[in-house]
Amino acid sequence: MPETMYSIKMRASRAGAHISGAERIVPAGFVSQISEHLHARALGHPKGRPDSIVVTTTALAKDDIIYLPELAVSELPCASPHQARALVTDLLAEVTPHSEVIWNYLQTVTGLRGAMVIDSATGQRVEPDKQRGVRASTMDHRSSLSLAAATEPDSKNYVREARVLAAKVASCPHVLAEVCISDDPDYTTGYVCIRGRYHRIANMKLAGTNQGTRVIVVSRADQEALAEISAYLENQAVIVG
Ligand code: WAQ
Ligand code: MG
Repeated sequence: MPETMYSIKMRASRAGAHISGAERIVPAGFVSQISEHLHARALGHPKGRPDSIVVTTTALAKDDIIYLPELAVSELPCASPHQARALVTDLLAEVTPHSEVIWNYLQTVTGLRGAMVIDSATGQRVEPDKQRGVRASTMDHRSSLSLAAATEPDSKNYVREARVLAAKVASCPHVLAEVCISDDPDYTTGYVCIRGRYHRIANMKLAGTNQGTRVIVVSRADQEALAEISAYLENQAVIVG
């Protein structure tokens, strides 16, 4: 019988302010080792020493996990944010007439923990909590299941984490596209994920700014659809790769 899988989520804070967070989905036999790594990651974070580290470990029923393949990836050459604007709006125009409005959100909204959700038909933000956005969670890359990945230094792997998130978002009901710009000042490569393809775009923003955000474009924005989207993104267990 295959081992029970566990979702392990860590969040670290000091005086109530968020310092770091990370999560994995691993078989029972890895739980203690991974918890140790997540604690080490929290304690070693450059933002400082946490006074609280909360690690939550939850068993997943076997049928509760969705396994997804890696997304197809295209690298789009791009020399400047100006060029990125044309690439992003052209891609988004396949699913919404409001691609310029969306570019504007990407340039002006920052500091959310989650993603904006935008109705393709109206170009309006429709997520229930505009300060927070909708957060995708309960996901991991399949390589977590191998000992090598479990023991690698747990520094942030932008590309792998982004592709796990993008694959989960792309598989969510009612989702047409996702656009991401990192809020890390030195990370200027972003992406558009649309029609099952991850379009990686260099120089999506200028280095040195912490402007960064995510947009999820959806085909339905009624209460039922929005509840379905939030529930899937937050709680559906997904393993990619
Ligand atoms: N769910 C929803 N939105 C999120 C989540 C999440 N789990 N995590 C972050 N965001 C939103 C939030 O608004 C952040 O400010 C924004 O995304 C950017 O997050 O192939 O590092 O973690 O090289 O800064 C892209 C990699 C890296 C591209 C993206 O995003 C590539 C990155 P960050
Ligand atoms: Mg960041």
